[in-house]
Amino acid sequence: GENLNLLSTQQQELVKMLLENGQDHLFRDWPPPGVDDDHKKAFFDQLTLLDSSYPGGLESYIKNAKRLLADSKAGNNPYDGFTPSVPTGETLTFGDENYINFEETGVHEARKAAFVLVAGGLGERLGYSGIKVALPAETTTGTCFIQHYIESILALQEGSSQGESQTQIPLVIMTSDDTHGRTLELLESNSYFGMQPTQVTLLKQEKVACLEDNDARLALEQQNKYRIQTKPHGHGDVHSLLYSSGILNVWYDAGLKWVLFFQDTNGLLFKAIPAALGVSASKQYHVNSLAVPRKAKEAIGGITRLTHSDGRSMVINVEYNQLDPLLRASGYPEGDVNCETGYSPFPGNINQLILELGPYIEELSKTGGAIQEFVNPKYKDASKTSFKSSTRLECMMQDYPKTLSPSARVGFTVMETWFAYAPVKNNAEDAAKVPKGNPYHSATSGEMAIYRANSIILKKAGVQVAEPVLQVFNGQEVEVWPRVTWKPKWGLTFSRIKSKVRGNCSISLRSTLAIKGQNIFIENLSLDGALIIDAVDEAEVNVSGSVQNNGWILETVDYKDTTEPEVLRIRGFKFNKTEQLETKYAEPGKFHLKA
Ligand code: UGB
Repeated sequence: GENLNLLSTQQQELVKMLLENGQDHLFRDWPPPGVDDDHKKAFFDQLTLLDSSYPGGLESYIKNAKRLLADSKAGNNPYDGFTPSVPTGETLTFGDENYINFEETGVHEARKAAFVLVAGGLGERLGYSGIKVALPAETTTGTCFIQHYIESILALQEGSSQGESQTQIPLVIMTSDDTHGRTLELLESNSYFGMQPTQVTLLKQEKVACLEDNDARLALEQQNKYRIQTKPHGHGDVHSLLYSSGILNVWYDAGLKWVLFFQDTNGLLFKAIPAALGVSASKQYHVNSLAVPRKAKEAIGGITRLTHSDGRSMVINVEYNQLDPLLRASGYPEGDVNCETGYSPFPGNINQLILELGPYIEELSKTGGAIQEFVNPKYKDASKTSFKSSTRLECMMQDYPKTLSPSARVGFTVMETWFAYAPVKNNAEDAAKVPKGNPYHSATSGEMAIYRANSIILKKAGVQVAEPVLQVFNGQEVEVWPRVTWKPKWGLTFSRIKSKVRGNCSISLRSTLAIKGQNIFIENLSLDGALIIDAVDEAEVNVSGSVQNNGWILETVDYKDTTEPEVLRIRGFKFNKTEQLETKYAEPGKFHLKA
């Protein structure tokens, strides 16, 4: 009572709302004014933050929670009334004519694109001590994910604005309290990896209040009755954050047309971006989800057509833990199983979304960016009356299409996994337990997938690349190919890569090739060892002849060996850099490196 005098009118309103919504426990046992006043003030500050960072405020949060908790207790299925079926979409085969046409369209469209990286997750499954975007995507060059992403966007920017006025493709990074400081620090200490600092916007998502029971009572911290427990709300926050920041209108006014969302650790993604954007533009998709063939029960969502008995129909991601029960309940007694192709008929969502900006803004102005949520309480027993620990509402960015009208053009594009998807999500121990044939999604497989993709692409471009061998690292059997890497600006599209490889070239299995410049041409090169070429953009370098040296030897590392750095332990291998040919061209001009 008397404590109310400490508050502003706005805060008094908030307290009133909380009392009306069954939250009186929050203020129970409060000492009179004069005692703990600083703690009480901090408590109200937290309440104000929780209130302002959720669409519709805390009142909506509590009401949504009550409804979703009641549904969960009653065992109501959000998919009730919906029948799943296999949707149709575009399927791309790397390097064929169709693909090359889409790439060309995509590169052209890129000048009207903005990118949004969701990087607020801590990556509990990976168990890496740093932020995930700081993790090297591969250890041949040591390029971390955020650097690779930024260089890819810059390459698109260059590639799309040739001969025309220079565009700057904007990048938004969604962070959280877990990642914000370290992300900013990484960018600042590396001069934004070549981007203009004004080109990059960090939007921090806030956590949401935890709930202690089915009545959606907000949970207080055990040690501190003046602090509400909070947990992440999920990557779906990205939509409301973009909306409330006002940045979408700025983009629209600047003539942008596409917003591309992507996740924190996929080293292959940007190989697929130009063609996927080309699909969006050619098909005029309002929503285009990128997908890959998916093994039944694999831990990625399945893209599904859901048709309701009332006639509604949508193409949407169904999370992996829900797809199997949904199928079983809808006349597929075996649930989610592989078909004759060896894959589930439901393509796997890789959470790369391409949205058309205009319709996106229109939709968000109706919803405020609120995304359909879910709750996943761990009940103490079958009575479902109490929880083992507090829970909270969650939301996912790929659920955005759920509120769209049936006339919205929602499509998807299936890419071959080898060039589109190799995330780093699982720690070594968990990856080693993945059923045979399913992807590991570990640092080991993520790095090897990059060498594999680059090797296969060079093969398709006419280079004789040695066949891979199978090798086990950290209990995971992976294909080991020559360690080929290049800067995104060297090989933004397949056509560009082909134009840089000439004559009869070959690469042996024990080789390492790192191309760190834009205008480097490989002609009649025979590589058996390590070759590192670095050149400024204004230097044109022609590389030919026979390179033979002891190279960089691949050695195993045990993930339990604490004498090795963590970034190597989580991969299970390292390179012993015995001998290499390394050249650097720092001046403009034409050069010929004849080995
Ligand atoms: N993320 C945030 O930015 N904020 C958050 O609160 C949470 C996450 P995970 P998840 O591609 O294999 C997704 O944890 O959620 C960021 C899809 O839902 O790596 O288990 C985080 O930093 C699933 O359908 O993945 O599963 C990261 O960049 C499937 O596509 C991203 O969100 C799966 O990814 C994803 O977070 C997949």
